[in-house]
Amino acid sequence: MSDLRPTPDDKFTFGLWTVGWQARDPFGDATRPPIDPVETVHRLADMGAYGVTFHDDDLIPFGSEDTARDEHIKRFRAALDETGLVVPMVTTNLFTHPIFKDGGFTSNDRAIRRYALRKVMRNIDLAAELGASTYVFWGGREGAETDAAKDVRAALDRYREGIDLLADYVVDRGYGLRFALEPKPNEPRGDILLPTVGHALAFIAQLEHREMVGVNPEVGHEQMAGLNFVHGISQALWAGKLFHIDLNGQHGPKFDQDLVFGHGDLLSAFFLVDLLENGGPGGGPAYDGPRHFDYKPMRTEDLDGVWASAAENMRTYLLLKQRAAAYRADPEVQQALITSKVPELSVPTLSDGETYSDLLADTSAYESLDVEAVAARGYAFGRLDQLAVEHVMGAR
Ligand SMILES: [Mn+2]
Repeated sequence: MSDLRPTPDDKFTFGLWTVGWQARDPFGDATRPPIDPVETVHRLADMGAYGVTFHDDDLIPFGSEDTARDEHIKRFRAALDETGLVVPMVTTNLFTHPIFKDGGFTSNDRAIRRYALRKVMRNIDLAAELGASTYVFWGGREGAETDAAKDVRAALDRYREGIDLLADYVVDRGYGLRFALEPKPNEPRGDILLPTVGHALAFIAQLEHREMVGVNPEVGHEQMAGLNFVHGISQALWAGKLFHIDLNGQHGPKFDQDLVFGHGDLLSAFFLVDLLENGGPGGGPAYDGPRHFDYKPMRTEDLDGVWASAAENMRTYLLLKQRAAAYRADPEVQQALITSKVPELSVPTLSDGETYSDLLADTSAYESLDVEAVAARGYAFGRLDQLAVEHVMGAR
């Protein structure tokens, strides 16, 4: 099917660290060779991707001299220019080097916090130079294994101090960057600060430049915590804070699997794509940013499997987009939505101009309401769910 061929208009993006993962895990060595970022740019462009993202250390090995750093950036830029791939998002590695073993912004060691801020500022300059619009913060090492080790209120003060300072820096330099915080409940730390979308949104409300800070939720991270990703994304959209999104697959609460998008809770992936593509005003897209895949090709795969899995992310997204469109266009679905009173939830509970006094005076709302009869009404939500399942399975 021709419309399953990704094009840059689909805004699919990948991190260098995704296809580039050499598949080292806590129990085993790398199973694949490194991939040159220049090759990744060309491969992704050939597959129809829109952009590429990176942590500083994905592009420029940690500790590189300035001349080597410039050379890495020059080669990468040349590949971008040749292919037309863009860099919509950049982020910092504050987790691999042992200096960050107790975190970056919230390390108990003040010297490390100062070093972390400098590392981020340097990479923010590069992000702005490459035209990125979003800067992501995933604080994977910001956390603890024991409650004895971390004064969490002080850690949140330092987290806020760090984000506020970096926001000041971006504003003063005139960079057109917004920040997106990426929640995760655990791994690598036993417990990570800002573990869910909800925690991150509450933290953002305490920031000095809260208008330029949103979230970058990842499918697997919320599902590791047993949470409903579609609900999390809905609340981020409701708050005007969905600045970026990380798509992948996960089988429930266990270690972070980073599977191909849809290769986990497929029904949740379907409703997510339906929300992103059809959940906006008038049934259009609710989110127009990059569809960013933050996944890892399985450790069992060779390099051919790596590139195949990259393509599978995009194909699965486009298939779900087709399925969601068919679901929305199905007259039986439209009727079932009405039967289930789904559109009725958008009607305010009080009428225009009605007050609580009017509500108190309305005997039909309380005194004469047939409570038992109303309680007996079924919602037929099961029918809606079955229709969705049948559309996902291609049975309708
Ligand atoms: Mn992950």
